[in-house]
Amino acid sequence: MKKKSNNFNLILIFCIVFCSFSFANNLNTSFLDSIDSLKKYYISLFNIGAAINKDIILGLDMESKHIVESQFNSITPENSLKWMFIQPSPNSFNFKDADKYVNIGLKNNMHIVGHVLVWHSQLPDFMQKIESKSEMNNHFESHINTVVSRYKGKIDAWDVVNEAFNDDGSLRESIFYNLLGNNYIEKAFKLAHDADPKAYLIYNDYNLYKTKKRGGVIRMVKGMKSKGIKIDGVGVQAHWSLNHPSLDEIEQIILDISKLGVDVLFTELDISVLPNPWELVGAEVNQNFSKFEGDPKMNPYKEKLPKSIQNKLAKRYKDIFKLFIKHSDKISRVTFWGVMDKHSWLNDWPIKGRINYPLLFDRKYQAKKAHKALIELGSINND
Ligand code: 9MR
Repeated sequence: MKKKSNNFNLILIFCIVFCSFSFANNLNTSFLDSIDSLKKYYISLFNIGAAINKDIILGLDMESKHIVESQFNSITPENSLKWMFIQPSPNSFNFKDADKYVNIGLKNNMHIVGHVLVWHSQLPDFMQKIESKSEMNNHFESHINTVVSRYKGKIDAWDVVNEAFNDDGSLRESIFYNLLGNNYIEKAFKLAHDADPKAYLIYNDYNLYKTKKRGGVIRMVKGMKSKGIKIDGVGVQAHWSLNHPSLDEIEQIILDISKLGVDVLFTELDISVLPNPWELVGAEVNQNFSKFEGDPKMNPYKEKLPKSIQNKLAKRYKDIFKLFIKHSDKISRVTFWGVMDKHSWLNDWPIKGRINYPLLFDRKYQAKKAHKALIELGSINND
């Protein structure tokens, strides 16, 4: 008798767990099906993508996953391929999440981006403690070779090096620069190319509207091209705001980079609507604005975004996309840095705990006016 009731309890527990699991996986995402798709209008011009976070990759945010699969033809992992997650300790690789990420792209026949091989940020502790050139060199070579080889023929494009320049056009004194010298960038591209000769290789950075910084990147691309080192594109991060940079400045980036004979990619597009401390622009993650935390002036739209700002955001996106369409022969991809507002990194940067609205989908997964504006623009262009 006792045994029977134990079995009954087990069956009950199983049913509860199974039912809640099925419920979580069968969330009603049908409301998303009625939203017109960006890729329908833009795929003929350039790849159109989104960065996806761990929750999307693991299937814990099915609404966002549904949006990604229906709206975009390209994905970038927001964090899951970064060094600290892929190789947390020396020569011990963890590809669990990255494999799942790649499988989403393969299943949906998407253009899959690898982000990022070499970046001074989000490095594991052991990398930050390396002091000798030869040790750094060994890890540098083995990391690039192992990661690129694993996804050979699957990951289409790599952000090979990220944020290697200062705003004045000089090279950032990162751990890679300090230990390997200034040709570490070329070396990274050569290693990536050797590991997957067909992969599309990108140099990625922010603040490229600043002429001095852009100048540094241009000199680097010219140098690499003159030596026959493969580089296919320059990624412009595009963490912008409602007024900065100007459309003229954005157009100048497109013109200057495309002149080098490489593609222009807008790899991390989002538009902050919040006040900018010290008129800060770009994405230097090391700046500290903690003194503004909790300051209501810096977080003015806590409840909701006023209609006037919603309209400004839509117009800003539309103006930017008009420029992208005008120069679509020079642009190979436009990727939004995230899917919906609630999960954007801009809620916590440069000031923690704010409510920002930088993307095309709101906190309830509804398409915002900015999305409608881009659909409208795309459909006129497709007529
Ligand atoms: O969006 C990413 C955020 O979740 C991480 O906490 C952050 C860590 O620095 O990195 C963010 O993504 C960055 C990207 O990898 C490189 N360009 C700047 C992006 C925003 O910081």
